[in-house]
Amino acid sequence: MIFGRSQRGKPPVEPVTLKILVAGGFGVGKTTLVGAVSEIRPLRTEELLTEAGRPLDDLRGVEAKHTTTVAMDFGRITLREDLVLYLFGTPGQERFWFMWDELAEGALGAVVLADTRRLEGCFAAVDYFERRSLPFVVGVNCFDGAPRYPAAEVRQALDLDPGVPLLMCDARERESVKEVLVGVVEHAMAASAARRRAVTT
Ligand SMILES: Nc1nc2c(ncn2[C@@H]2O[C@H](COP(=O)(O)OP(=O)(O)OP(=O)(O)O)[C@@H](O)[C@H]2O)c(=O)[nH]1
Ligand SMILES: [Mg+2]
Repeated sequence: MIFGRSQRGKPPVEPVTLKILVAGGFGVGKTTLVGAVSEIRPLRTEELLTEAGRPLDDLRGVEAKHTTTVAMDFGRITLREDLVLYLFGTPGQERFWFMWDELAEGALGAVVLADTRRLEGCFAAVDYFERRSLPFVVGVNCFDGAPRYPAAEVRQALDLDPGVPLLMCDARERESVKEVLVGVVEHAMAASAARRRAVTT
């Protein structure tokens, strides 16, 4: 039997793979976010928080936290059959920030997670991506019991450019995290299209 053109199997789709950073201050839920959506067992580099670190580690709001990321989190999510994201979670504590440059290499965009009880924790991440012109979205991780603020108020407190998306999320919920990740990809794609237009006109 001869197979006609219409019966021809679809060529296998080679997915586009993109690298996304997940950054933000100490204990905002970066490791939780990567773990909530990763379809592979996430690689984690957690170490126990110790008494020695107590003066440096701000545990307000996350008193139950026993470990901290010392190098990175790594996970993978297939957003569509032709689009795979590799997620790299950064360490939140200032003493490990020297690793950010290496983690940021080749990234398309970033999520800056924020906790409204300790908003100042994410200022450095916002500065970092602004300075490098790496597209980012802010995800406000709505912890139970944390006060809720209107998006406009959080935007103002972070002094965000009008074009930077800000989304409310729950880092423990897969669907909520997916929305944030779709937001980064769309924002980064739009930013790169705008850059291309600026070059060609
Ligand atoms: N209630 C609530 N708890 C959360 C949420 N996200 C994270 N947590 C908890 O908050 C704590 C901090 O989460 P992590 O994911 O370790 O935070 P992190 O940003 O990776 O922390 P570092 O790597 O140490 O900077 C953990 O005890 C989580 O179980 C959330 O959305 N709601
Ligand atoms: Mg972590």
